[in-house]
Amino acid sequence: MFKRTLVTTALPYANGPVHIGHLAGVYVPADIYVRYLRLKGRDVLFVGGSDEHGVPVTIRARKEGITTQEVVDRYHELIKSSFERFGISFDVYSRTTSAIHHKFASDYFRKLYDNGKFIEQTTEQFYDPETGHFLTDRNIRGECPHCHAAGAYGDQCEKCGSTLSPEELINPYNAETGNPLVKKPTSHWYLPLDQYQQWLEKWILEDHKEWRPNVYGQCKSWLDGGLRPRAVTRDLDWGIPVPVEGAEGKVLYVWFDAPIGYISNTKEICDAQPEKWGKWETWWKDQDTRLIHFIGKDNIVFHCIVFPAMLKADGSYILPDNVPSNEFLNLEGDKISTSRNWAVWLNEYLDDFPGKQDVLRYVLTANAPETKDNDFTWADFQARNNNELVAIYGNFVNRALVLTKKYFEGKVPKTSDFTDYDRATIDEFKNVKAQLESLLEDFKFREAQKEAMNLARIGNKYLADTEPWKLAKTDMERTATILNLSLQIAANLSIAFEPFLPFSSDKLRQMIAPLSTASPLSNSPFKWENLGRIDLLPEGQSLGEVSLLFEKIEDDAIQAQLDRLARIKAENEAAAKEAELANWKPAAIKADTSIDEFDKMDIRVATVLDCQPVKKSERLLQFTLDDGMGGRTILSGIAQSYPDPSVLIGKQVLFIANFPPRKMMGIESQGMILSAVDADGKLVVTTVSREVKNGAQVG
Ligand code: B3M
Ligand code: ZN
Repeated sequence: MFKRTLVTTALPYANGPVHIGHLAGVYVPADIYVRYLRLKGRDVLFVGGSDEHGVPVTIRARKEGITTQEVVDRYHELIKSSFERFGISFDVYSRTTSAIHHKFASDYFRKLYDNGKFIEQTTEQFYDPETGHFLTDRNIRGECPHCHAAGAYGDQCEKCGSTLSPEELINPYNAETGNPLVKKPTSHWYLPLDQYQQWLEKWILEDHKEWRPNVYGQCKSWLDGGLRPRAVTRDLDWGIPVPVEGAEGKVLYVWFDAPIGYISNTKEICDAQPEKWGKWETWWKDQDTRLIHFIGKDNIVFHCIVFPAMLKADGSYILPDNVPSNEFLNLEGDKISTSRNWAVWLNEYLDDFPGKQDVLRYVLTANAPETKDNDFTWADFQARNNNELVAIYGNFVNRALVLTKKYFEGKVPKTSDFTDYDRATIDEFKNVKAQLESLLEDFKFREAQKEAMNLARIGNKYLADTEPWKLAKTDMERTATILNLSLQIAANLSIAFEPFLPFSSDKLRQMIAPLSTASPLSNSPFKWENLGRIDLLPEGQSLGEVSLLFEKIEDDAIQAQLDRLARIKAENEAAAKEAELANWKPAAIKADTSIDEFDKMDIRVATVLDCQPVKKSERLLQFTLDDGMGGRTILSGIAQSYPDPSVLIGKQVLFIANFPPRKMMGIESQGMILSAVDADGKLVVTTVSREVKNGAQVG
């Protein structure tokens, strides 16, 4: 058994606020786990921090027209304070621009460099001769080799979705300056992952079969594909300078320095409070420490393959024992996206729903994407609050407390003999501790929270079945027993829910045991070990103020959120449309034809006498034409482009006169009206530039 647990969470890029996807995937599960261990009195250190290097922060700076330092300062503070308000209980939350981290990561690189752990390779990379910069994939744009859309990125074409490398782009240019690029040789240091292949295969595929299937599976497919050396330096001016002579203008690759942030942040807190946390080396170099990384699924390869290889290359570190990783959370059926603003931002949630941290924690865990992608909807958020937190947990606690106030002057009443029904109820939750433990130890937080809620259901049902408010008229002794047991169940709930809903557990403890001040909780009656006991509250103990544990969320609060999302969706659609129009190019010219072929078409002019939508058809307009030859009817599938078809009446249009007649929707169409297709897909009927005789031929 391990002596201590070190829990890390992926370091969010300081290029924007955190959103519910981050929370559900990483921070809420990690916080549940850490709070559980603390409640058990275990030695645990919870490490987080902001990832302040890499291209994402520099892109954000350009977008907002401020310096990169200003970007990371702004978002680091915002992220840090939002986590605090939300109750993510980090022991340390620092940042990768800290002096401690810069030195630590730099020394880490230098040690591997001195020990010959890297290989140096020179490759040709895209370079902007005017700015004197090498460019990363995201900063290179050009024509897509597949769909020929303009402005495809060096790693992906957003138009056709193909994955690209910058080499494939036609006429690559600097996304920022528009300058054309040239290839220039540059040398970098690589971690030869191929040399760690066998060792990783044994360590993961044989020794860690217990990892979640999604994590194990991704590792296996990387390993099966064969590992290759990976560059750990970049040509950039934002980052930690490569500590090697002659490496001016080069920095450590963000994925090299960021995971080292877990270690340097540990060092920061240990150096600051050695009496509390001891030496950082104990957390990172002692085999009795259990290291757990909580991450999202897009970070698996870095935490299971690259970082372990870096730790192994150094040789003095422990390795992660588990890497629980979640799938993605969607929002109202759509992928969460920072750039499209399609997210529920934590800081905004905290402002919009003050005091309701636990509601979001509850919903994100109830819906956690543990095994597959999941969807967050505001309707579900409201339903889970109103039907579960309020109607079950809150209702039970409130009734137990209010009845005790009413009949027993707010003091825990005395129990007498239990009935069979009491004993059956107690039996129902005597295993709750063991059940919760096995689920929590297995990182099955969603199931675990369900078990906790089940305990509230048991309590709620017990009160509903025993009806102490009726018994109080005839049998005070029995009423006392029922309320005592109910209060004991409430005390159990405060323990069971502490890892999940810490604010509510705290509030509940204030109500049932206002004078219990023991800290930490693992030294109090509300420690984990006491879960399942029915003697947590001594007879005669006074209750505190009673207030509602949860409040109903009304429709208008939900509607406001849905309105906001609808607004964003409309903005995104307008922007996409605009981008599409800006990128529009005429279609390629068709294969050669001849005057003879063209001559076969009999194109004529006619005046539109009437133009009406065809009943029951969304597509068709019915034209009544004066074609100079007795008139004809033509159906044309352009209704979507003409909401008011009467604008066409009186116009002289062109039509093909020698198509054989065709019946549609019971009407015979005698030809085809000629239209141009505009960039937005709208059809525009062609007309003549001055009046001609109806029936005149076009050629
Ligand atoms: N900042 C990527 C991300 O936010 C990255 C994680 C670093 S963990 C060492 O997905
Ligand atoms: Zn494309």
